[in-house]
Amino acid sequence: MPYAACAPKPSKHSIVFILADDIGYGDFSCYGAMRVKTPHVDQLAREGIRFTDAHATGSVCTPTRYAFMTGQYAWRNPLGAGILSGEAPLAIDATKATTASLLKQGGYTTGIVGKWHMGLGSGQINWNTDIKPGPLEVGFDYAFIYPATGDRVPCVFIENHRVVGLDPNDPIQVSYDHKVGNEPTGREHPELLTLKFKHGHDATIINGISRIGWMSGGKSAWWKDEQMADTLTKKAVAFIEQNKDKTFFLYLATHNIHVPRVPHPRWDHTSGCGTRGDAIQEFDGCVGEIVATLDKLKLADNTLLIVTSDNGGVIGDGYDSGDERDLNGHLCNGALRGYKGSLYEGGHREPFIARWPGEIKPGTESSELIGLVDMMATFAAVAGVEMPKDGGPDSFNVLPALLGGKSPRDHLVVQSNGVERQAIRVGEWKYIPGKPAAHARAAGGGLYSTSPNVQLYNLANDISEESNLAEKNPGKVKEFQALLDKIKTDERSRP
Ligand code: NG6
Ligand code: CA
Repeated sequence: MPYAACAPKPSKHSIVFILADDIGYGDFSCYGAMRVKTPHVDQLAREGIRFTDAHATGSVCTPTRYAFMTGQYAWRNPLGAGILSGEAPLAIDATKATTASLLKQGGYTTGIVGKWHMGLGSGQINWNTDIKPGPLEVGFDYAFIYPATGDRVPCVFIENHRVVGLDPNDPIQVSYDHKVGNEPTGREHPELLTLKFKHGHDATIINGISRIGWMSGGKSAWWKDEQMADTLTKKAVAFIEQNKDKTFFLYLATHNIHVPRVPHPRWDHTSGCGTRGDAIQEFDGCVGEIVATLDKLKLADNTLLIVTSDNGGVIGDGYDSGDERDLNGHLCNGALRGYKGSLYEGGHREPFIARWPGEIKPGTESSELIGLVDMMATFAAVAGVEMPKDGGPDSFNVLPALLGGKSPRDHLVVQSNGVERQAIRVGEWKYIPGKPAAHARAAGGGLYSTSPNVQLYNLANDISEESNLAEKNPGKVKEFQALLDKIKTDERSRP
């Protein structure tokens, strides 16, 4: 049969996927936050479905984003399995299908705005010329990104292949190995800092904040930290407006609420929970603008809108912004144990809200198990595109769960930073294999840590992972270890 005869019809439903950075399970009011107010996110929950067992498949950024883009667990590929620097090469295999390329193939116009953090180029990036391969080479028609994180150099935006606002007479140089150029560093000149560092973050000072890594030049292109949220929101709104007559996929990856947390001054002291709370409210404001844009353009009914986050909440995270002092009772991960970077639920269980008028019943709640690695197969189903046989090996189509039914998942593997250690969920059980004590060093002031012991929890009655049942259940430990081993050797886990 000719391809066209069996190809599904192109979809009329656009997809907007808003991925927050470091927002935890308890950070939105509709997930239990008492003081921090998130009216726009809450409104989406009232109009759509709110998941209570959705997971970022990594407890740090790069692995989750890699899995979202490729439908493959990031620990299968050492390039995308750990937190990347701002000069790491592209971690995604550009010859394979991605979430974006599949949608593009399905007739979508595809755009990314915000945090990339999946590597750029193929080694030795020259920031002063075309920067590729990157988003445009893996399925996006349009990209307005920053390379890694808000706390990593280079602190510039890249639109499609080029640094935005770069003066050719002031070229950019970047290193993660040694100081380059003459810009002062946080370590040498702490008196110049408007935000003090606590751990790491002591290299080049950009806008009064010292970062991870050194950079020189590109001054006219440096972003303004307090305008980051507004800049990205404006670009996202513009992308929607420009493509209002098409079917589009927008991946909006916000800087909020990653460090350095510098919300626009209009959000200062609005949350009652310090800068971290203010940054959550600024994120909520951004969601509100996206919703208002869809409403204004009468696109809301034709758009699947998702709000979620890339890893669990964290307090502090390298700068001295008074997070602990200002918490005011706020529990960023609710009742969950652990933080960003940990294999405990606090590291990877996320708020996940989906609104799709006419398709998703308003005000529903789901306790089905889903992961962000599933978005590839799920979006393919929304678009009516077939999954390639050799693509998205770990991506399950969870559209039935989004529509209020069952998830096809009975298990899910989650990871922390790097390829070494993964945990597995099977039904109500969570199994965390042991880790040799020599490797169990905790980073980030201990917040990122997971105990090195073999652990087994029954989440049905122990959501806070307090009671380790591993010793009492050697049979289950063996069974789950064998399943984890099989998923690894099979190199795929989806049907
Ligand atoms: C860690 C940084 C942390 C943050 C994280 C990446 C230190 C001590 N900690 O190495 O501040 O940047 O990397 O976060 O430097 S993520 O959300 O992008 O994964
Ligand atoms: Ca993150």
